[in-house]
Amino acid sequence: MTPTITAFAQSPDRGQGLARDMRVRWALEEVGQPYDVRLVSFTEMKEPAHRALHPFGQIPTYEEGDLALFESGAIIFHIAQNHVGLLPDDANARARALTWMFAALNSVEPPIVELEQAPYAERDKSWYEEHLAMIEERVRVRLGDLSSRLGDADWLDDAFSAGDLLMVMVLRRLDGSGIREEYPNLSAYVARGEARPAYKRAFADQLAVFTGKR
Ligand SMILES: N[C@@H](CCC(=O)N[C@@H](CS)C(=O)NCC(=O)O)C(=O)O
Repeated sequence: MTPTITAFAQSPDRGQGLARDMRVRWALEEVGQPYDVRLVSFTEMKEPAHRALHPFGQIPTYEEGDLALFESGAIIFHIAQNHVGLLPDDANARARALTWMFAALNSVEPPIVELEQAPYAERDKSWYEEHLAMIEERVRVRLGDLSSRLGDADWLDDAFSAGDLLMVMVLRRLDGSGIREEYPNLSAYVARGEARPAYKRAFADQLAVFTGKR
């Protein structure tokens, strides 16, 4: 059965891969699963029909038969569990890949999202610069530790997994901040993710929503 995901009809980044449907698209491309996309406006996302799929009125969602999911991590885990290519067969390696998925979403993404949102939410506050410096420091602590763990390896735990997919997507949120570039092995890691054919197809498909070009 072909799954349907939701994505922004109008995206703040105009298809530069930051909207979280990109993660789901990439996962589906990695496993070779075709999918449909339903575009939703900001108004539609907050209406009851969409909230029935996503209680917080956001994208992405994932529908497959009578299954409806939200949360990009849960969606990617579902895809990874049901297809070959995103989780290793060995039980311990699989558990470690799952750990990296959680690490990306729970330990690395939060300070990065805070950094991303601070200029919109706090720029007019008297304490903005001081708070920004604190958030940047929290991001650097996480990146420093991640950089040490990755070392000169290609991926976080041997072969590419859903953990890498999510970590690369989370680190991409630092594009333009200059912070990731302080950790050359993390920049190279993101570039390796972006070089994967499945990533490129997903990126082109998301961008095409806004350019109309393939
Ligand atoms: N934790 C959620 C976050 C979902 C999320 O923040 N979605 C954004 C787009 S990337 C959204 O729908 N923003 C619009 C809104 O919150 O109104 C996930 O990983 O799926």
